[in-house]
Amino acid sequence: MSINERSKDQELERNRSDPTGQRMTTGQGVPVEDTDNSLRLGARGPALLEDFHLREKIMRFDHERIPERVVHARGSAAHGYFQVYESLAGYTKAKVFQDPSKKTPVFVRFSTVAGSRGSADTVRDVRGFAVKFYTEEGNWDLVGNNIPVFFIQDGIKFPDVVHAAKPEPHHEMPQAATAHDSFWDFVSLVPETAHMIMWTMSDRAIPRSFRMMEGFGVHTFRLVNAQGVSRFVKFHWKPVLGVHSLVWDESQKLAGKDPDFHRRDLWEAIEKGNFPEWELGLQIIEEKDADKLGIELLDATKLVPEELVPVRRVGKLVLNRNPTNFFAETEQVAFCTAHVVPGIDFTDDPLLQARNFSYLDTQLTRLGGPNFTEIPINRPIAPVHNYHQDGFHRQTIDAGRANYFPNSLGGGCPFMAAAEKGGYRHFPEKVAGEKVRQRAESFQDHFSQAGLFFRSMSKPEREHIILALQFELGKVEREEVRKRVVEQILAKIDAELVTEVARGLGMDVPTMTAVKGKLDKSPALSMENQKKDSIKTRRIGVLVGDGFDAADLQSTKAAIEKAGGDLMIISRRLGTVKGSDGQPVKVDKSALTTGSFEYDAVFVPGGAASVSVLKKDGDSVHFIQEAYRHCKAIGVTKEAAELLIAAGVSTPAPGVVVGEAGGQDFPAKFIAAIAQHRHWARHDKDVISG
Ligand code: HDE
Repeated sequence: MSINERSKDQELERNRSDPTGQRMTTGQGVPVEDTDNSLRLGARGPALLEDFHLREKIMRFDHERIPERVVHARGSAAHGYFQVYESLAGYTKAKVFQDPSKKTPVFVRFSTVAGSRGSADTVRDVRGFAVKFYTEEGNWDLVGNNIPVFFIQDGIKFPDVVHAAKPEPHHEMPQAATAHDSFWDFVSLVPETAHMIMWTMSDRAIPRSFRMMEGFGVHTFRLVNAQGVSRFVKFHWKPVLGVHSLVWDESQKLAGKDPDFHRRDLWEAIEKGNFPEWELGLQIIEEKDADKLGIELLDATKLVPEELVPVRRVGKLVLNRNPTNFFAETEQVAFCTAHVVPGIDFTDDPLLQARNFSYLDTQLTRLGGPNFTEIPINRPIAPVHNYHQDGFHRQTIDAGRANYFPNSLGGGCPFMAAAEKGGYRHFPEKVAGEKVRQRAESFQDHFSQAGLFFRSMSKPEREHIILALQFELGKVEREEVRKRVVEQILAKIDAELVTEVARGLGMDVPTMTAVKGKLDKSPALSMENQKKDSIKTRRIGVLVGDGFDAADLQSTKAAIEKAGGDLMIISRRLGTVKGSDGQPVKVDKSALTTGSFEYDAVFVPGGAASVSVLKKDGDSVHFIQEAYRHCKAIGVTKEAAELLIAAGVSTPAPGVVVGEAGGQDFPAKFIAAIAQHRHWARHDKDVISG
């Protein structure tokens, strides 16, 4: 069968319903005369049981909720496609990787892990990055995260780590946060969490947007080619816009001012045609080389440094369409690690093995039975024929009498396909052993990569990890839990880390017992080493009052928009502000409804009248101060330099660009400063920690 980018969209069309120009009906299609008044005995009398419309309307409302996901409840998704750059037939027979001219439809859901469905987007947490490929030989789900490792090594510990991270059972607090006793108690007692803790305390756990984070398959999978040769593979998603994060103070403020910050960002980017893109990267490891790496590939608390095995970029993922209906698509989509296609196979990673059971199982409760695969967003484009039948909400109407195999009544159909004819054949891995509840010796190193990660960070990144730990452990009430984390976990990771965290918590610095691996640093792990050459889709807040210099705004706006940035006009009140040329300009946001944390940079045009108002306005002064403290680019022209003085910002300062808007170099310098994302040289710990 042949598919293209639109195949899934077209297939969903048969379930879409458009009410334009239509009569309202009951669920039975009977036209409704009045939906505002129930049928009563007399205008002031009791409601009548025979009012089928009242009963149906209330009954449908009463049952609108389904259980939220037990983890990853809060999420946002979009449609798009995947396209491979060149055939990977040498590595895998998966159809999705054969033909560079083919676009395979995908549905991608991003999520936080710990919070409920209505929790804020910008909390400190891992982000889910789940991709459903609707391939011509069935659905392949790559259910990943934005962090390449995990808290635990064996799926049997998953209920424990999730219980510990979620709100505590007696009072259900705190929401969407790990800054509480039970989580850190678990960490202190389970050293295999050490590496993941370094990532979740880093800025990776507070991404600037879904569009600017990496994705990882986490486990080692297998690619199998048509000759049956298997190689190990680690999957990576590399965002085209680079990897960027918020700072903790911003995350917390955003959680209050715009809890939908990431959801809105994704939705708006797609609506504006700024389609988010990632490149798929593969780390391929020959089976014979696996032992030489010295890294247990079946241990999901370990990564393979890119310096040891380079990431080869093999294709592109583009998200170009928002869902039509949140519930029908984003909420009802069901991912499962066991959804693989020929050419992609599992390894014996004990976390992956448990996931293969869990994702299938959890849908029974969440989506109400085994027919969830027939829900429009979940059903494959590939034809489905089997001997499954019945169950709640069955959609398919199976024809014929043969609901068993083998059969002669149905001519033996549906029939089995040999591997050569597309049938999925599991890789015939040789295994032998005794049944034991044990972990191999190779799973015992919990600290070397935690230290590798910490040492690979830039100075500001290390400071952020230290402050995050001080914050989280500072919220822990039991002193012995704090002590155990510091002494039993942090002391085994890195001297600077444990010294600074202990100091911040007012504790004695314990004796270091750090365990180092062979590799001292992996520069690829630091976000600071990612490319920073574009301001595409960056939001620049513009502070103005009446009388702002219209020419200043025009020239800067033109330059920024040309570079792909987006300007938002912020003023005291909604409506319009008048420029020096007497022309009104529409205000996008009133100072009351926004804050500097919603922008990547701030620009203040000149104009004496405008600047003298801004100088006296507490919100505007605070806007500048906050943008400065969060190390963002600030651009001011002419009289607007006075606003810097009012805000206590002394120049020159890194990332603060003062100049003539129409002048030769102002726009270019300002754009270069925005592209840097942050100017950590003005980094001040106490301020950043909020
Ligand atoms: Fe999940 N995880 N997980 N997980 N996970 C779920 O499945 C589970 C793990 C991930 O947008 C659940 O449909 C176990 C690692 C994402 O719908 C559940 C273990 C990674 C999503 C489940 C893990 C993930 C989930 C809840 C340890 C990164 C959201 C609802 C063995 C590679 C998918 C659902 C979406 C969701 C189980 C560990 C990623 C309960 C048992 C490691 C992105 O089945």
